[in-house]
Amino acid sequence: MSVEHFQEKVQQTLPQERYHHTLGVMKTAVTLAKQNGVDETKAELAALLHDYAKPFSRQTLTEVLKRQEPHETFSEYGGVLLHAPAGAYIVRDEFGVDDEEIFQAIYWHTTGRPEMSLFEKIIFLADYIEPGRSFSGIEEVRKLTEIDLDAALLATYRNTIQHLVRGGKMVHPMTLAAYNDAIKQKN
Ligand code: DGI
Ligand code: FE
Ligand code: FE
Ligand code: FE
Repeated sequence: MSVEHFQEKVQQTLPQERYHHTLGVMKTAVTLAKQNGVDETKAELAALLHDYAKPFSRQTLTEVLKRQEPHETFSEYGGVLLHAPAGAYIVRDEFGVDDEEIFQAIYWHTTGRPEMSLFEKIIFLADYIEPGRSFSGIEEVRKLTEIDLDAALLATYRNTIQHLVRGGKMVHPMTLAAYNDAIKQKN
């Protein structure tokens, strides 16, 4: 279960730009793992696999997820959310990466969730701040990640929700729950 073992398959599956993003997430995840006393190799592997299902069709992702969770709600909130939970199952079942922390980190990497583990936070934030990203507010999140992961998480949720609302998009209840939890943790 090593990074080298899966890297070629991931590179072949992802469009070049998405693979480049993935390499950035891997590098950032290793740095954050080191800084926070988390297993670096495992963080690198989760990062490598986190967007594996991104190019899969909406129909395929919905089918995969519905088979595992007939009552899932992700598909009601826009197709972009599906690659995270469906990807967690695909990575587990196609690659045989049977690790609960990696599963959860991939599953929640788009919406976030209340009370994420340290490992999940690292993958979530690495995805947001990897060097190839450039949205407004990202520099603040990069700085906060150096000093306080929970503050960085809150800033990320705030940015994401603001971005979605401005764009007239729906916000998944788990994204809102994650935001509320982050506020609660602060107080
Ligand atoms: O796959 P990536 O682009 O690397 O990043 P990601 O998996 O974190 O996906 C980010 C996208 O997901 C971004 O366009 C915002 C969107 N998103 C995050 N939370 C929600 C959401 N979209 C909807 N509709 N609802 C959400 O709650
Ligand atoms: Fe993603
Ligand atoms: Fe993300
Ligand atoms: Fe990503």
